[in-house]
Amino acid sequence: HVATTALEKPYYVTTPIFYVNAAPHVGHLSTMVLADVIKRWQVLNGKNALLCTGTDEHGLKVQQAATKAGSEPLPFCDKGAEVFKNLAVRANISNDYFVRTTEPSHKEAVQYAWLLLQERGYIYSSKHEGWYSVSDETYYPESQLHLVLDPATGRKIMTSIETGKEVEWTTEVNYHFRLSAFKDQLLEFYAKNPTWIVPKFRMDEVVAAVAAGLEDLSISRPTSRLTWGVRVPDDDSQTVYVWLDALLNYATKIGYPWPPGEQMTANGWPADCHVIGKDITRFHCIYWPAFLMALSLPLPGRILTTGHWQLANQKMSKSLGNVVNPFFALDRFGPDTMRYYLAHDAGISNDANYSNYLVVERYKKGLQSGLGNLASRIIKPKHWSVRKAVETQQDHKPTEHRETHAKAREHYRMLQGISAAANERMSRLEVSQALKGIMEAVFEANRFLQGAAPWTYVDKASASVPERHARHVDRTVYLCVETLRIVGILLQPYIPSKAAELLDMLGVDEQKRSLEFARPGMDADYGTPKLNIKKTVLFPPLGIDELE
Ligand code: ME8
Repeated sequence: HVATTALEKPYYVTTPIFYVNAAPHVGHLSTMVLADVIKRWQVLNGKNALLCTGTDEHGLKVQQAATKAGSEPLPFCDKGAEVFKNLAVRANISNDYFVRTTEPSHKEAVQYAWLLLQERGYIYSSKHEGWYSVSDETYYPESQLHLVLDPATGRKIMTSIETGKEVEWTTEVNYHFRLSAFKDQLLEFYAKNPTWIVPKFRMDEVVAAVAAGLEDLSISRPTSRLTWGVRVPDDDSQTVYVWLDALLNYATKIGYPWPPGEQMTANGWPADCHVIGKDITRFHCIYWPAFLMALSLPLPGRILTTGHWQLANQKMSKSLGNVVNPFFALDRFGPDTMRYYLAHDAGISNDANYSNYLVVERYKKGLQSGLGNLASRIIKPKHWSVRKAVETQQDHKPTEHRETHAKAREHYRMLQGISAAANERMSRLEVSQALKGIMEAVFEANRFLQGAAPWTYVDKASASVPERHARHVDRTVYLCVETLRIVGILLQPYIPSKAAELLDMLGVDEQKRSLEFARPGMDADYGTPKLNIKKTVLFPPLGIDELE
């Protein structure tokens, strides 16, 4: 017998690829952060995981933006892509790939997919008339439009009810994809995978939309109108529709078209999770699975759709200009603070209002007086030995203080459950709830510590703990330091730098920072004298006096 090892498929997460027509804002950063936390959680869990982000560089919207900037499209895109790449670096996003749709390998793969769709009879050419929105890069049926007065010009214009973007009547000959042929197959797939789209109500909306009927989809535009894109194979007069081009990035970046065999799985396909904003649900949840079905490719595992960040109750948007510059925010508050705030407060079902004031509030409450305070009170070997506390408490003997003992037991039980609870939430892609559950343990530990007050048992003269109080103090320190170690492990996906700093302070071995160690008693080998006590201020004041 030849032993064959089953090939492990990496967990594969993606963000949308962002249009390079304008600079990124906090909404883009937020999407990157959510996807990164999801990826890093898998790594924490011992899995091999991949994250892909990147830029969407073709289409009329980008072409027009380049012209407006007085630039040729490619150098314009080069600059734009660089900015998004830097954003990922600045925010400590652990992306393995950064895809650009102008890459030759991507363009070739798009043409390959086109030819396959054509060969299989899913593409036909016909005249298309309809309302096209350049800003949204899509046609809208008349039922989704209304006439409004343009405040800038006083003209009556047709706009999308959903996005408010102007549409123009467009008549052209182009290629169509037989989307309508996939109605039953899509409905069957949704029925078999009821949790495919998170949250559930967006799944219901998609099912209802497909059940109501699908029209075929225009998937090319005349090159005379749109030059900036992938040319349709064997027909230079047509350019591939930017959304067909863009969606394929998720597969092309990891090697599509794969040679027959295990390559596809080894490279990570199908994606386990696409993180997207709710604005692009239709493209990812209807068109994309239909394209994949037509190409006989396996479908992604999950689609996490998020709400939008707003400023003053309006969607933060590049075209509106009501945006928060993510680079300023990262400079001002630091990457971990921003990651913490965005993961904590990003709306999934609902939109959320962005507020600098709330960033500072979260920092103060969760990180500074929550986690930082617990750390600075405990990591003080002048009064007690964390090592000894860890060693002597492995046996769970009760302390002599009855009331503290009951509380200690309660706290211990809570500590036993937090990693499983967080893992369970993450398996449902509940990034924020998982974080809140972890932080609850920190708040709880501070309350416990306040009640047990070990410092009152420190002998002032000798600055050490007399023998008769030692067990009580050890027990208290043990539970708090275990809380720190466990939440330190669990917070790594959220605030990677600060969590590493905390675990370094506690002297936790690099090899013992994965999920399996995030239960009490799983590590008997940290603490004094490995403590790194020179730097006990994990979360210094932000140094911001006034906020607008
Ligand atoms: O749609 N709040 O690109 P895009 C939260 N290129 N997230 C926001 C946001 C906000 N206010 N604004 C944008 C595109 N986003 C296409 C995608 S994918 C094959 C092609 C995030 O630059 C959100 O994730 O308009 C949204 O889906 C994405 O940025 C859209 O970025």
